[in-house]
Parts: sequence; structure tokens; C-alpha cells
Amino acid sequence: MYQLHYFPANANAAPHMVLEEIGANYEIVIVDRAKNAQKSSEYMKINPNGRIPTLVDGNLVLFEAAAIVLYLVDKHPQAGLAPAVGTAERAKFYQWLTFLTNSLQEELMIWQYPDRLAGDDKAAVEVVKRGAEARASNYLDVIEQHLKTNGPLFLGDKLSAADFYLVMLSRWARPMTKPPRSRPAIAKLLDKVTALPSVRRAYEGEGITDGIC
Ligand SMILES: N[C@@H](CCC(=O)N[C@@H](CS)C(=O)NCC(=O)O)C(=O)O
Repeated sequence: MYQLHYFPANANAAPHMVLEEIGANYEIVIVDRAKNAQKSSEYMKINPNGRIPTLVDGNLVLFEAAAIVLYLVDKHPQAGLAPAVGTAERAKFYQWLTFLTNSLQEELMIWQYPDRLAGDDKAAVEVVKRGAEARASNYLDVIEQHLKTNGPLFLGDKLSAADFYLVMLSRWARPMTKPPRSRPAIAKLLDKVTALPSVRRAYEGEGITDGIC
């Protein structure tokens, strides 16, 4: 049985949706951020970064949300959440998932926690925050453009784990000046994917009741 260490709506959300979509046997284990449990010596044994999520599958302990997602889609190919290895479609799937985790997610993290870069200087915090928001916004525009011509999902009509990843990030990005949902093609993807029972079950399982994104 998989064990997903989580905190509501954190970076565990996409792996959680994937676990639901593939119908895996799993349990979720709360890491209480309110008590800084992600930095406890016990948790740091499975995730030396002190970050959420972590997946445990028998002897395998895995951190990084995107790596967890990729592991799950590979282990459950029958769920069809990623194209076949070695194809152009698979390459595009890697491109979008990497773009989401490496570019958009990182800017959203800086936007949410600008003080981690800028320290106590309020003016510097504002500069860092606004810069990250502008870059995240540009990345969302790139996604919007792609979905407009190639959508409704990242891979056209074919649902993939990249779609779940965008749902997760879009929830975090709701307070942006120009939230993801204000872009019509992204809104269409979000409506389509958040209507899936797997996505609803994942968020409900984490106790999220205020809408998804
Ligand atoms: N790149 C990592 C980022 C994980 C991450 O930063 N998680 C946040 C929650 S969304 C966290 O654990 N924050 C607590 C902390 O930084 O102490 C991933 O995608 O798994």
C-alpha cells in the first residue's frame, strides 16, 4: 500500500489526484505544518528537505511531487495518464510537467514566500514578490496560448498527469492579481479536470471544502 505524507492542498495534491485516478491502494498520513512537523527529525529521515510531500512504497521513499507523479504513472500504465515512452507525445508530456514544476511552481513559491529570498527588508520583499508574480503570470500566458490551440487539455483530448498538476498550482495561484482562471482556456481545463470524481475525492480526503481552484 502506498503512503502519501501530506498537508491539505500542499504539493501532495497532484500525487493524491493521480493515486485516486489510477485507483491505487493508498493511505494519507498528515504532516502537521502547524506544528512544523515537516522539520521534525522523524520526518526528515524520509524527506531530508523537510518538505511535503513524500511517498512511501515499501522500501522506496520518494520526495518531489513531480517525481512521485511520474513514478505513479509509470507504475500504473493501464491508467493512461502519460503517453508511451519514447514517443513525441511523451516528450511533450515531460515538457509540460517539467515546465509546471520547474518554472511555474518555483515562481509561485517565491511569490508566496518572498521573505525567504529578501529577508526582513519590506521593500525588497515587495520587489521579489512582484517579480515572481509577473514571471508566473507570463508562464500562465504560455500555457493559455498552448491550450487555446492544442487544448482543451495539455495533450489535447487526452487526460494526463500534467493536467492534475496545473489544477494543484492553480489553487495556490488563486490570489494572484490575474489568477489562472481568468484565462479562458485554462478555466476550461480546470472545469473539466476538477469535475472528475478522482479530483474531488482527493481534495475531500484532505479536508478541502472551499472549492478547488
Ligand atoms: N519541489 C518540492 C517542493 C515541496 C514544498 O516546498 N512543499 C511545501 C508545501 S507545498 C512545504 O513542504 N513547505 C514547508 C516548508 O518549506 O517548511 C515538491 O514539489 O515536492
